[in-house]
Amino acid sequence: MEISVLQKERYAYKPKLPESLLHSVSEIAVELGQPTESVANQDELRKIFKHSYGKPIAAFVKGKNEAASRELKVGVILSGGQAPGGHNVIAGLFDGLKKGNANSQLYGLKGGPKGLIENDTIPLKDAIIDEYRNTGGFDIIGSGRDKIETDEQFAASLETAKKLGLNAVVVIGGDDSNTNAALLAEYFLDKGSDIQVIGCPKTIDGDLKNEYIETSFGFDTACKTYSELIGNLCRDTNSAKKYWHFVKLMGRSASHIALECALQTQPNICFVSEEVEAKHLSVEQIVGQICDSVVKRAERGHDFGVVLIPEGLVEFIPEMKKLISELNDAIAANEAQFAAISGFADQLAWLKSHIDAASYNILQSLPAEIAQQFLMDRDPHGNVQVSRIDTEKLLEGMVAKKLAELKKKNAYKGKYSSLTHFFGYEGRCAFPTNFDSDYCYSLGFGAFALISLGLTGYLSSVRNLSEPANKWKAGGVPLTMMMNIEHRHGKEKPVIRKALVDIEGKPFKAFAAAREKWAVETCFLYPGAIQYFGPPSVCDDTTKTLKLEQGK
Ligand code: FBP
Repeated sequence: MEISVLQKERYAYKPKLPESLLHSVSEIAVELGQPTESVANQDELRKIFKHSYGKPIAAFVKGKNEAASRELKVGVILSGGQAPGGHNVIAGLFDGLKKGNANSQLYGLKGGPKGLIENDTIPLKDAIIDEYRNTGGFDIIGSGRDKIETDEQFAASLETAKKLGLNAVVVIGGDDSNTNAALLAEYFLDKGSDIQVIGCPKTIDGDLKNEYIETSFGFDTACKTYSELIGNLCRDTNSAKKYWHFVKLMGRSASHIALECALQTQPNICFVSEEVEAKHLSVEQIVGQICDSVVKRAERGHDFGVVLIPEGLVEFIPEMKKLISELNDAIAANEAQFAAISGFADQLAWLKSHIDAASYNILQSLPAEIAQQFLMDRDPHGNVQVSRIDTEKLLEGMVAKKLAELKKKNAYKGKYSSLTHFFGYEGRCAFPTNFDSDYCYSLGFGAFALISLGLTGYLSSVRNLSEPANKWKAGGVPLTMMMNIEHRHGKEKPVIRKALVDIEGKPFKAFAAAREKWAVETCFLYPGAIQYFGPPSVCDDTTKTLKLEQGK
């Protein structure tokens, strides 16, 4: 197989581990804290997770682990959207298992959770693992968005795990996939099985985090990839001085990616959905903010700029949020009936009697191609697929219209020309940064340690991440601790709570303190490409979000 020069060089990279995982595996012991509570809905969750609710926080310490050399069979799943570093989680898990006992085996469950349901596996041996070390992508075993939901699917998962003789299943996924991991751990216990389930926090979106999960893996690499591209756009527009670039950035609901990219590149405008919701901003007000910047910059002779738009923005604009939630519920409650309607005009006619009149009027007022995007298939978790809604085009069109009106009133004298971009898939499979390579390898190795120590229903955790890797602290967080009950797909469900951008937090405040200046002046930063070889100050640096959060 032909490989790139960089891939060859990256094979040789040795990921760094926290000190607690550097001991011989028989010396990795665990210190357990106090029982924990879920973030909300404790009584309901205690009933749902009868066997696994409220376990203590686990921290690895130097000690004795008599069971470390036990021969183990483990299955691993990559679940949901790709995130740089997934291959290293698997490599860390594999190396841990082999250090424990050379006969231990790792099975890849192919194509996401359905690999477990359908017993579709691939044995992972040295040669395969070595081919994927420190590379991006999830192609080693593939990924998928299926859920283990029905009784039959849970039973089939247990059957596969038993057939393969698995001691544990490791689920590498985001909030929804780790919710599934928590349910699976509970199901296995309920059926009297000792098969353990461990999760690893993945998602470029950065929304799976709390005190113990400081960041999800992939966020660092994805943000640096997008920031390089945005910085390049900033420099291009500062050279040509003729375009306003509207850039939509992936991240589903939360705006962590947009905020991090704004801190790295200092664009003229960046919206943070969580602030839009808190301030009840309307679409008109959002368009007004962009026009204000365009007008003021034009007065300085600067007919160019860059606007960052988080992917999930539409879901946070109150009137749009109401529309989406009504659409989700109406479609979920009448799935088959809605699916049978062909053609946008007939869908609209059907919706007229199934959603509120105000929401219907908004839907109808949108350009048809955008309105249709609101009606596309929901994902398996019942969410609208925000990556498929062209918010950047919607805003670009509305800004052009408003500027034309201002021109007529002589309130705008500039020249306006715009371009739209969507940066999402470009960043999900990049070669992981040194940070993500190290972090992922540590998460995988930590997952092995949690298994060998007999724990189940935990998420592998590595903390203190703004320090050098040897100072990182590894352990496990009980999955039920992060859960609450939410309204999903028309029903109340136990789910891991998404961590949205905290508008009282340090990263947002740093952005808010600077943005008025950025809106009018040209303050662009050009972060350049990710560096894999060179001084640690350049190569091992992490995100501004993490550093600001940790007071660095
Ligand atoms: P995960 O939450 O599964 O990590 O996925 C993240 C994400 O990249 C979102 O940012 C985006 O909205 C979505 O996946 C796109 O989904 P798909 O890969 O199905 O197009």
